[in-house]
Amino acid sequence: MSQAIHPAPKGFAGPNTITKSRYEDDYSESVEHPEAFWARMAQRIDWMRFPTKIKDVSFREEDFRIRWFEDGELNVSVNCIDRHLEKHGDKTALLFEADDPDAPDESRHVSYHALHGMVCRLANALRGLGVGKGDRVTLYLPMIPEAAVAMLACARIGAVHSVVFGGFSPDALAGRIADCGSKLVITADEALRGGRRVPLKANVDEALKRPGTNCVETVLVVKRTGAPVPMQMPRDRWYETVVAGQPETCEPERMNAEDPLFILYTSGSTGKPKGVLHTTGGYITYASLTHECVFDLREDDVYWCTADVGWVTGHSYVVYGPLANAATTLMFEGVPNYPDTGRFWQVCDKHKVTIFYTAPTAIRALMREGDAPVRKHSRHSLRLLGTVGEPINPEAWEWYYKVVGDSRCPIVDTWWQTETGGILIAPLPQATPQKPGSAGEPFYGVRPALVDAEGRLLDGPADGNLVLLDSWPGQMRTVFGDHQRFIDTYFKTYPGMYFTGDGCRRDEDGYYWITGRVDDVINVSGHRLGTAEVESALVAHPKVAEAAVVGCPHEIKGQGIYAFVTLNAGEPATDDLRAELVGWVRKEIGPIASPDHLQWAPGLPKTRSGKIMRRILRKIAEDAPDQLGDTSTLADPGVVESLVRERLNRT
Ligand code: 6R9
Repeated sequence: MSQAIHPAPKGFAGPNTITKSRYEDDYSESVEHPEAFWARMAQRIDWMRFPTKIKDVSFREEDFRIRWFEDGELNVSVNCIDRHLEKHGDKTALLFEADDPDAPDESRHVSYHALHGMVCRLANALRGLGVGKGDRVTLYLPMIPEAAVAMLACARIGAVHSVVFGGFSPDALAGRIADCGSKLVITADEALRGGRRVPLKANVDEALKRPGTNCVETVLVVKRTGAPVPMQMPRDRWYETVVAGQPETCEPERMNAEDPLFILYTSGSTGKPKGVLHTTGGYITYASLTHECVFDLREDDVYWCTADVGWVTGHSYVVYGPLANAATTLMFEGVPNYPDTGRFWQVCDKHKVTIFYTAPTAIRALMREGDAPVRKHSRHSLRLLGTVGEPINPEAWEWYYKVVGDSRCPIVDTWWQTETGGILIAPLPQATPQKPGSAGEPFYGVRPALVDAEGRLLDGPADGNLVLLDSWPGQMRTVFGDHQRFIDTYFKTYPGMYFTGDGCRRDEDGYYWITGRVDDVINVSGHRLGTAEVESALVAHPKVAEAAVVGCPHEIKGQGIYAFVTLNAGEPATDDLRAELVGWVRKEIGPIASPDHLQWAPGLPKTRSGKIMRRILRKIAEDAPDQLGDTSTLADPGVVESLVRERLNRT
């Protein structure tokens, strides 16, 4: 445990920065009188009808419900654009920085006024193509302004977007299209990342050959690289052509607060990825409030969150939160190490970025390159740093603080999940002195607690499983198409509580230290993968009989993927086959799911009832064979001995 405590540097606070006493007062009100507190917070949103019912929640199965602002009406695109036009029409809303710093169109400033026109034109075009309230639209796009425009255009007409990360394979894309029954897909000819081209349109073509995807009537294609792509008429249309000539205004759909805003697929411990569904009023109130408070947002900030819009961080803290707050939000198409490892800092200097929010995996990768690429750039504009996605090790925190932030910028370590919609635990930069490695204290309205394996609440400093005792407006409402799965996944382990799947320690000051997932979810570079997904991909290979996948420590990625594979009888275990299987998983799911290690397993350790004992495999993968723990329930202890021997031989 790190003992260091960093209070906000002198001179950090601005006139509206939240102080410790204000945080404490507001936090108390938020948990003691949630209705009054959230009715007050809802005033930050422009409602077409202000809600009179604020909160109606039960986490118990018999009368389960989560409803916020339920009779309120609003439109999220109006809140992110129209209401800013009078005062901030000329302010830059989206600041685009391309993959290649030397490209002729390397940056673009999209003002709120221009954004309004782009969103309205696309919204009109979508309506013209028969997309309406409640219809699903899949977005498979690079990090270009059109991605944000497409999200907002859906919100304007009440269509529900499902953004699929551009790094996912055609199969993964097909599964996500089929699950929510999308009518329309928006993609680009190609994406550019780190100088490499990703064939997005070709991937969509592949995906739409898969069963279950004939719900798709139209594919809109943005020209990004200009590469020739086959267009299949009448299904495929150029984005530019369909928006050209559309009116610059578009009547926004009146949405109920509890109408769906978007679906975002995320991995869980079992089964296929879940379509996490977020609704309208609670989500936007929560995303915008957390964005303002946690990042201490000011009028002239240039705010940069490096996440891709394919992840929840890109939804809440690249697009919705910042735009609802009339901020300038930077969208970066590229990667941290292209054309060199100083790219982040070059972009910070170029655009005078004041708030910078990234993931520990990126920080660790850059730390490994030493201080020189950072020091080459001034970084003078920076005043606040943030991290998200996984626990940050104190060494990386200190490097981020001292080298990147010149010991001048507080760091907000923000803990949250796709399911939570927005940040739940984080220091407020001035109110909470930061401890490297700890996400600090709960945000307004958030009631974290720790429980032991039996669900008993633990008091004071303790180590346990992290649960949430009450709802907050940004909470997901259901798993699309499977409400029972929502209840089973999150509210059954500890009845009456939301279970996060994370382990956590609370220290003597009430700070929370997330220790990582306690379920079968692996966090690779801040991206969630279910072990079951990788296992299914492996087992789908004709030569594989069985597979078990666990996480293992990885210096840069946080966790790597370690696969144990049993081949069909008589199948020779060759290095070629090993490489083939790694490539197979890459193709089935996407590059982020490539196993880092693949060990042949003549057998897998199982209980007598046939359950794979992952706990044991995890220890083998960690190379800690002396910590296997209780092995008395193993059906065949010989299996473990041979796996340990093999592991030792390899290293
Ligand atoms: C926002 C996001 C959620 C899981 C979560 C936890 C891990 C996220 C963290 C963190 C420690 C932080 N996680 N932020 N762990 N400190 N600041 O990442 O959502 O992709 O759904 O992942 O990520 O394990 O449960 P998502």
